[in-house]
Amino acid sequence: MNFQKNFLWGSASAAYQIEGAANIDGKGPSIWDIYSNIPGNTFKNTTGEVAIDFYHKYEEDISLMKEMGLKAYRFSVSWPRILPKGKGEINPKGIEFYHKVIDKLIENNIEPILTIYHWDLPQALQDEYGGWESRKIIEDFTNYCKILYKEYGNKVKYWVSLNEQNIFTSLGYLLKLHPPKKSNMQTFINVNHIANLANAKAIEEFRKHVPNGLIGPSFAYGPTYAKSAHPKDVLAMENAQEINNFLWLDVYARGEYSPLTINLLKSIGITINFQDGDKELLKKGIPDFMGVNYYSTATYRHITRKVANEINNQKGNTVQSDVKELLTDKLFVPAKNEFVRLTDWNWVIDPDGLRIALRRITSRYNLPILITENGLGAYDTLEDGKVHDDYRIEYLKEHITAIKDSINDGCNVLGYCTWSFQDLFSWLNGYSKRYGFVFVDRDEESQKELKRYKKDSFYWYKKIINSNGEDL
Ligand code: BGP
Repeated sequence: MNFQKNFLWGSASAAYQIEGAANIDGKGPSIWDIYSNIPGNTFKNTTGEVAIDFYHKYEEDISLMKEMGLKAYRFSVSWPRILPKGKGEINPKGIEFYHKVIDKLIENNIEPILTIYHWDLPQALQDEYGGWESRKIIEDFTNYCKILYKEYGNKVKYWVSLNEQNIFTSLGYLLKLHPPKKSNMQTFINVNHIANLANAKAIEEFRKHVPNGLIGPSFAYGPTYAKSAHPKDVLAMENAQEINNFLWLDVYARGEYSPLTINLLKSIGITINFQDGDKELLKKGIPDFMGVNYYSTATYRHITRKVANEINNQKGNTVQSDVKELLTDKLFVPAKNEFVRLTDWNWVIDPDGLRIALRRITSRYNLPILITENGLGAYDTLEDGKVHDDYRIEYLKEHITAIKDSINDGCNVLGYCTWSFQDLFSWLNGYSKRYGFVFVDRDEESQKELKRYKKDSFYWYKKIINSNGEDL
């Protein structure tokens, strides 16, 4: 079997990582504007204040997409650009900007995939009631969604509700790596439950306003492996699967938490804060597809089975968590997998893991899947206007092959969005960790002229799209 005829060969981005124009045309501050401006929070104190200036350069970037033959472009809308205070007054310039982007994409036969929330919460809501820590956010988020549905619902078919809820909740409330930089397991689970409710409500409203559209969350899926066939390691792996994966996937796809997840949490003293009506609401949030952001797999062992030489051979610089002990360590412990390679930032490279991810979702939920992110972060060198990124080509080729195999296995994959089209701002790794097909000439020290250069991978992906994945 091959890729379906209308397979969405795409690429992805997020507002804060590309737009820049942080204080322009009525945009309000987001939690990331504030957070990245506090020294020590990001790599070399980099911010997305200018980013790659997509706000002013979107036409140039979209012409490059057209030249490549890109079929889909995933971007996010900045909530505080639409609603500077998170609620209340709408910013017409913000509304207009995304109309222009969407129209330009459509004009060039590129399917827009709109992410509603990619982490840039309006700071005003953080200040007023603690953002995701309060149930008040459900109403504000729903109102924001409704504005987008009414504005763009007749132009945009594919929608992503929350990007990587598992990452923004765990990094924000457990690992102290994202705003608001807290570390408390119970708060994390509370915040996550509120985000589940907001997600479900957004999907419930979507059905009313965009009846012909398709919507799903984007989940950062790291399938779990056992360190060995020792039954205790397998149980640890299954525990990790409950806490790291099913805690989200089951709620999205089935509208309920797995009983095992609930009990495991209980065993470490954590409860899910249910209120009247929550269970019913979660059932209304079943998506049309599961969005998957895939970068790596994770291996686990039982706490009593000590294994020497655990993960660490990192070259790439990043901001690290100072949280040393997690409650979940009692249930599973991360272990090194000697069968996989690592990127310079210590991320596992495992194309088979993508096939495993797609198969596990299909087997457990039987939902269509949209791969909303996948790519290689690497140091690139610009020489005579060229970037020879054969390592990126190899990475993408292996992952596309894995998708093809999973389609043959019986998975229904709607599309593949690489991360990313252009080089962009990495939340914790500045500008030198590059993912794009298009090199953007800026670094941590200087934004230079933000000139765009096509990398070797640009021409390669163009060929893949043109042959619908045949010419791998
Ligand atoms: C995902 C995010 C993206 C992007 C990507 C790469 O978690 O959804 O926004 O940043 O990871 O991550 P990084 O920039 O840390 O390498």
